[in-house]
Amino acid sequence: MKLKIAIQKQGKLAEGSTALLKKCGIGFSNGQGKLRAEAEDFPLELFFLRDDDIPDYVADGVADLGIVGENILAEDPKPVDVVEKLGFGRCRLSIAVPKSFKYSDTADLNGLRIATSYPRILSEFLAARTVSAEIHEISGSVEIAPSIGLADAVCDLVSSGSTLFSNGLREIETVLRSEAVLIARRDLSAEQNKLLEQFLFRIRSVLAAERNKYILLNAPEDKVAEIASLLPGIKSPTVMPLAEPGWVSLHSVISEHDFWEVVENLKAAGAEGILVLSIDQMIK
Ligand code: PRT
Ligand code: ZN
Repeated sequence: MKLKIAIQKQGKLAEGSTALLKKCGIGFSNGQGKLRAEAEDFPLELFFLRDDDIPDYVADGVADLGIVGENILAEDPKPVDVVEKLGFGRCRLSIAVPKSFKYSDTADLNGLRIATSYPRILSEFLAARTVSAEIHEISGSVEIAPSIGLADAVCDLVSSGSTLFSNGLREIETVLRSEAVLIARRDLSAEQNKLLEQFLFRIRSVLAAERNKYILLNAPEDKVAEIASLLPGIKSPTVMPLAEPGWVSLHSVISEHDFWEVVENLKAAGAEGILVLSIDQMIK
């Protein structure tokens, strides 16, 4: 019994997908041009595919699982379950116009020709705002459409924004936010579901670890109560005596989210020698 997972062969999600599996302790060799691989430490078989094909392979049962951007599913929904958001491949689908275009709100999009590879998502966005624009579906290099006179605006995926910038375009509306997700076939057997649970347990431990940091600091004993109240760890912090009388070391886990704020408050409360470490896995 094995699970079959489809991941992107090459492109923006390929590295993140491989890295996630490796952090889950699942090793495999994916040499040049390989379309399949067997995982070494987990009953998993890998297929390396184009991202657009992954939802179909999962819906058809050729693969049991897949890793794909939410944008692909939103544009072309398939009967698959989204099991987990994976925290990488983050991007947004945005409308952009030439820098010189005067834009104040979506009404200004009326009558424009907008080039996109995401006609469905864009037409829903425009319809919800009663904007009537002409959608030009093109499959790639959307960002050059305005400069060659093919369109007045574009609706394309953006991450850093540098592609839009270097093509003289300015982002004006966010249509959709997306990240990589794990999808699953709807009719997994009980045995396959059990394997999926094991796989998910590993993924969730990796994701939790990535969202948290391990923090160690020194503090005078009389400040422990105040400092401990600033550390919203898993439970209460570990407190250990230092060789120097009157001083202790505190260990805890803090979320990456409010990390800098917590560190500043700790310093202000008298913490010294603060060390922050990455966590490999966090089992809840
Ligand atoms: O060959 P295959 O069909 O598998 O790949 P593809 O070329 O269709 O897709 P690919 O590898 O470009 O993207 C795969 C998935 O990665 C997308 O479906 C998104 O879910 C996600 N993703 C995350 C992105 C980006 N970030 C991204 N920046 N997909 C595309 N881009 C493009 C963007 O459109 C722009 O043209 O990358 C370019 C650079 O972006 P900036 O803003 O960083 O300059
Ligand atoms: Zn693609």
